[in-house]
Amino acid sequence: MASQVTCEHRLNVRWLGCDGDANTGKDDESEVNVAATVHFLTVNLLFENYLHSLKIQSNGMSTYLVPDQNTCHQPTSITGENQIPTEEEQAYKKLDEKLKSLLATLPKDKGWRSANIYLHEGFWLSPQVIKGLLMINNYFHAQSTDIFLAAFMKCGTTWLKALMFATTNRHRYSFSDHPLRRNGPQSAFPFLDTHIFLDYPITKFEHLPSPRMFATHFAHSLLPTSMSSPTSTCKFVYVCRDPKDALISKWHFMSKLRSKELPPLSFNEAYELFCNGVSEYGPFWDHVLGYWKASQESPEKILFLKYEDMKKETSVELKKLAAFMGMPFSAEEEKRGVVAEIVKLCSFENLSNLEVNNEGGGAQKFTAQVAVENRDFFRKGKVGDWKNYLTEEMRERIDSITETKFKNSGLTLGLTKEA
Ligand code: PAP
Repeated sequence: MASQVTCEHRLNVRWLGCDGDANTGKDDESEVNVAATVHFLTVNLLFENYLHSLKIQSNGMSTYLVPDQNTCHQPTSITGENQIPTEEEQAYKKLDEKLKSLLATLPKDKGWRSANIYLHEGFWLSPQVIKGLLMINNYFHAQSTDIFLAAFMKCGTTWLKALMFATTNRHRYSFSDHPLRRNGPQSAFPFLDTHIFLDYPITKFEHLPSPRMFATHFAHSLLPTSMSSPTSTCKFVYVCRDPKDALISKWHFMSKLRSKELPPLSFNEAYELFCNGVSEYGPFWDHVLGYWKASQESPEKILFLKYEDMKKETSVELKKLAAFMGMPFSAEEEKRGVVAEIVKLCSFENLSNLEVNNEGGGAQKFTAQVAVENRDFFRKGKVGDWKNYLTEEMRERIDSITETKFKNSGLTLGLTKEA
């Protein structure tokens, strides 16, 4: 059975079944969030076997850029013509069953976007990303030249994606006609946590040229050893941010994505959950500490950056980043203004004003059910916006958690030079 809907306005499609995720009730029946003003959006609902797959086709629904082809990769959904290899299907079904039984054993609490999140190996995760994690651990093979951009939510992924893509591909594109201008940073490279299952049954990322780049929000301890072991040569760029700003940013972002069936999450409630570590990919402090310690042990493998340092001295941090990725800027490039061009191209002011990052500009597909408008990744892009939200008592509580958690680690948050 297949049905097709074409419309020009906000489209709210009730999800009728399970997309292959564990069927955990309400969590997986979340509303399909589709970009508000994506024009001529066509949605095909394709029902096959037990799997209900939603295929969204739209000019603005990009996933990630394929540099050599200069196009965006569109996930291949299951269709009549696109038969699944039986072996892969079997493996996928097994994983699905594993996820269902795993979720039944895990402690759960309130989610910020969906009804519940689950505590898995010390971190709070949504069922969708637990599925992604199982798939990464079972099927993803890091290549020696891979570069992973890791961060807790709302700490600078969008910015770093743009900087890393522009730096790596600086010989490929001119700055005046750059794919980032047309497609935006979200499309720069895949968000591994969920893109791993956008192509059914598994995305193989075969189209990506070396060095492949991926973004992830997963904690260091959750990743497979092919990625995290100090003996594997793939690299990590980690960016952290003052937790107070990350909290404010996350609350705004998740409130926009929150299922309309759930009551809104008040700021005070979000604050309380955050302080208790209960937020998607949290606890924040354990996330940061995991990468910090790993970066201390293997500085050649993990570059640890801070959003605040990047805001203050973007060129300095960018040069550090390029050198770490094995592509340092030459003196001649600096003289030609390449560093300054990249900083300008990737600035909040430039990116947030691009057509693709404005209303109706486009969206990203994260799971079969969730698409996020590009413009939602840009809000203020400032350091210290928390001052507009937190009372002195609230600030003190977060700062004292940070102090206690980071004691003796050698890590301080905020500007490195002021520390
Ligand atoms: P994600 O976790 O959903 O991937 P992420 O990109 O890490 O989000 O964080 C978004 C934050 O970075 C937003 O912060 P704010 O809510 O405090 O404003 C966003 O505005 C900010 N941001 C996005 N792009 C840039 C940029 N080019 N320069 C500086 N900040 C940016």
